[in-house]
Amino acid sequence: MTKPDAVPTTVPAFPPAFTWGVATSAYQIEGGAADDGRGPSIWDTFTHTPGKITDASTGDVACDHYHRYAEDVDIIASLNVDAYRFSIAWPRVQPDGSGAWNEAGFDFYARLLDKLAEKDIAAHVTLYHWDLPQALEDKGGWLNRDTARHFAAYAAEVARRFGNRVATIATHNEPWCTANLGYGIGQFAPGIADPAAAVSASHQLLLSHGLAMQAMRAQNVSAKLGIVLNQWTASPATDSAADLKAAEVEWARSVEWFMDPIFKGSYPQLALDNIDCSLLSIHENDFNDIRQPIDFLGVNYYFRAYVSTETPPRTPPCALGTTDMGWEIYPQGLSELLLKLHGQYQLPPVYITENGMAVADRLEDGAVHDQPRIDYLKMHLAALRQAMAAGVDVQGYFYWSLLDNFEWNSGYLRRFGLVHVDYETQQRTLKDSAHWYRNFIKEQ
Ligand code: IFM
Repeated sequence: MTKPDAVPTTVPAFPPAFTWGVATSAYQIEGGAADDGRGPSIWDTFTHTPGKITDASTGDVACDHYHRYAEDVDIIASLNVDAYRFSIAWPRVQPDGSGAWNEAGFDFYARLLDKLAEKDIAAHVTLYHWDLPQALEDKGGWLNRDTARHFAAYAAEVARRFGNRVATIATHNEPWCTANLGYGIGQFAPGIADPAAAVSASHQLLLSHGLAMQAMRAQNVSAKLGIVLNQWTASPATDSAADLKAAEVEWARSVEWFMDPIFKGSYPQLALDNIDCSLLSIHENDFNDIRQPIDFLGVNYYFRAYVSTETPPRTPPCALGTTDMGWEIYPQGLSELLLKLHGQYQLPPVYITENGMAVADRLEDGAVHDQPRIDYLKMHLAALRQAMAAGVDVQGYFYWSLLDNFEWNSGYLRRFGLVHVDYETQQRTLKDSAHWYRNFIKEQ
């Protein structure tokens, strides 16, 4: 495979039916945290706890999308995209995560869907992008199997109301992050730092995915149903036996751990042998529940894992530099990942549901000249096209993110958007990358 190790001057054409989109998530953009009956989520609690977020910010207002969604959909439409990926805030539509529905919360998403339909933009919905109702966390959150059952009830209700109005519904976004960053190291809400808890949480997350798939299928909806996983290949830093083995373990722990239960109905033995399973409780029918056919797989790709067993560990070469997150820019990893998944699993159609770059953007004279983001896009789209040419059925690409937004524990310090947001005035400004993406899509 040729490596896109330089910025391509032109990106190969994509099939006419390919879906082009932009992505966001509820807590990162909506704001309106206390509006119209929304209940508190674990991210409200976490961000209001001193010391958790680098710039001490919260998502209370964020991009104020809750009030500005119409303007934002106009911006989305101006980009020539076909599709918009967003998440529903569970605590907005069911404040306690069980029991009563909040009609005002559902009304917001109904208005958003109306506006998207008016602009002929397909809606791709995620049910869980990390904002668990706090009331469920108070009962153990993803360490409690009941949360999986509550999630399935929430999924069924969303499917019942919106399942014939949206193109896709994904159960989870990046359950790896929920489990490992939220319960394993405490960098994300709910802030628990216990590796054994992370393993347990991942099982309940997978179970909730399977139960939700079944509950949504029972609604007979037209939406395609699936899940979104963040994934990476694992490159050994050297040819040493230790590094080679560690890279295999990394692949098993992060990718196969979520793929195998869904596609094969088991956990990978190599992962089981290398993690703390002391809190993992698998009930008799769990794998039957989890192993449900999915209509699509969402893949979020940002970087590869560079695996070194030396002390201190070797760092990746970063031949193409790093993003403002400090992540290695490694576009060929996207094609390598897709081809590896394609070789290992019977994949359904794939969407690249997230890919994008944080840049230290500066708004100057009403413009943001973010050439690094344009280069990043070109290189990743070229790598994606390579994987498609080699046989991977990829049906769409969603840039992360539409807007600069609340980047979790980094607060507002990292900007991923095609559209710059001035958080003082809520002024939106299309960056050069937005203009590039719009023109690129137009040429397809
Ligand atoms: O902002 C996040 C998003 O919420 C999930 N995927 C990774 C993005 C960048 O860190």
